Amino acid sequence: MKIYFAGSIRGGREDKEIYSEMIGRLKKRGVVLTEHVGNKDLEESGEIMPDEEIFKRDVKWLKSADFVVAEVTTASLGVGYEIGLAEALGKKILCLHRHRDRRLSAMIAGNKNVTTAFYNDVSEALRIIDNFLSG
Ligand code: 6K6
Repeated sequence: MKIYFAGSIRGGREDKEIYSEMIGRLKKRGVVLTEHVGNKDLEESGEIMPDEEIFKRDVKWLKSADFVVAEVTTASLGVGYEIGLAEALGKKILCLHRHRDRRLSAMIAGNKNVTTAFYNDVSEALRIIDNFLSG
């Protein structure tokens, strides 16, 4: 099983430790194509590839994925783009959002092709991930 994990990079790295924990859980279930998203040393400016190559590689990975799991608490243009593309490609998509009070975009929350789940702590998020991949 190939899993594409999406999380904010240039949108802000405040939740990078949560991404890392989610990726660790996903790796028990399959190959995570985008493990670098949880890299704690990757800062917003810490690019190692030209943007065009990042884009081409990520789109190729997204096309090959069986599941897309996105952490969407930190708003990110890249993650929003990936979710829209994944929907167009007919992928199974789970979006995880940490706070009910920080309002999620209606373009995600109102989209019936996307499973959206709200969590209070990481252990709850990991249970949601397990259920989604089993379902
Ligand atoms: C080098 C090492 C690790 O990452 C880099 C360079 N940057 C990116 N590498 C891979 N994927 C990226 C990179 N920048 C953005 N993305 C993709 O967009 C990821 O799949 C994320 O889910 C999403 C983040 O978008 P922004 O708009 O928050 O950057």
